[in-house]
Amino acid sequence: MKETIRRFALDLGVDDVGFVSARDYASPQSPPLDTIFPGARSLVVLAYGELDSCDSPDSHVAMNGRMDLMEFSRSCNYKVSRHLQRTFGARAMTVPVSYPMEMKEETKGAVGQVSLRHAAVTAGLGAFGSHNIVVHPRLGSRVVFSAVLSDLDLSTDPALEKNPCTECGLCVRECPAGALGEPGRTDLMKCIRNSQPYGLGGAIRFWSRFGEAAAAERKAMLKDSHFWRLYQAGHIGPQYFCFKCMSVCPVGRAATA
Ligand code: B12
Ligand code: SF4
Ligand code: SF4
Repeated sequence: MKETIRRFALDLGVDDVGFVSARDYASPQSPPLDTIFPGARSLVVLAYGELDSCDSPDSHVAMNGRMDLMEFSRSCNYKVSRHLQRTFGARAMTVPVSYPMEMKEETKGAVGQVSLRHAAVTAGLGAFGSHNIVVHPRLGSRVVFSAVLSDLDLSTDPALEKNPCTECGLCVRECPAGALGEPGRTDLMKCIRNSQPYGLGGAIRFWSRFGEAAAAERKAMLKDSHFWRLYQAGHIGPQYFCFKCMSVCPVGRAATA
């Protein structure tokens, strides 16, 4: 069954596929799978290589590459789910690349319903690198994941034998926010301020200031590019302005070509 599913996903254009039994999935912060999908027994984890857009000095071009990937991943998630339903009579639910996710003060809107890094590592699709994201043996750090939860009893794939991260330290040195200084922990606020300046925090700061501003200042604020970028983010969803820790990593640089 696993090989049929793997073949189906690879034929869609997914770069790699791994399996995790629900018994083996654990994340320090994300909720138990049963609270999302009572009766969930496994995850199919799908890996996608980033486009070279993530190297662009133009952050809009970089983000557009991610949006292409996210759209493709939605289609793959849906098609794999339908495959599980039609071919194996399974119940299936999808896990998105990023959003939607629970948004509340307690988690700073930074905990996914399913932790895709932990799922990917358990599925043998990679290992945590010095940047605290997953390095895939072939795709390197330029890899993004989605997943399909189902009630199929699928066994966990073997873990990677060797971590592809060489600990060269480039990602830590090049992080513009200095968010990777402490091993094993990303400084959430440092990263988020730099990588999502027009995210929730940016919007709260803008609208708080707007609420207290006089009429003339409000007019000026609405003409400022800061507001225009917030407005755009409101339409397209989260806009990442930094891909540095992924793009500088030398592992697997030839593989996505
Ligand atoms: C919220 C979120 C963020 C937040 C918060 C990140 C965070 N602290 O978890 C912010 C906005 C800061 C963020 C930033 C980025 N993100 Co983000 N993010 C997510 C999201 C939606 C949820 C993450 C989550 O649930 N975190 C809560 C728990 C799991 O986090 P935690 O317990 O603090 O996890 C820590 C431990 O695992 C620890 N750790 C370190 N080493 C080891 C080793 C072992 C063995 C273990 C068990 C744990 C461990 O490091 C983690 C981070 O501090 C996921 C998608 C998803 N649903 O999983 C994407 C995701 C993690 N993000 C991703 C990416 C690519 C990015 C960015 C590069 C931005 C960008 N341009 O895309 C940066 C990278 C930041 C970095 N170097 O850490 C990818 C990572 C892909 C990969 N190759 O691993 C994911 C998986 C999205 C995807 N679908 O692929 N992200
Ligand atoms: S996304 Fe940018 S700011 Fe965040 S950890 Fe990576 S390099 Fe640092
Ligand atoms: S840049 Fe170097 S230290 Fe960072 S993840 Fe890649 S190999 Fe590891």
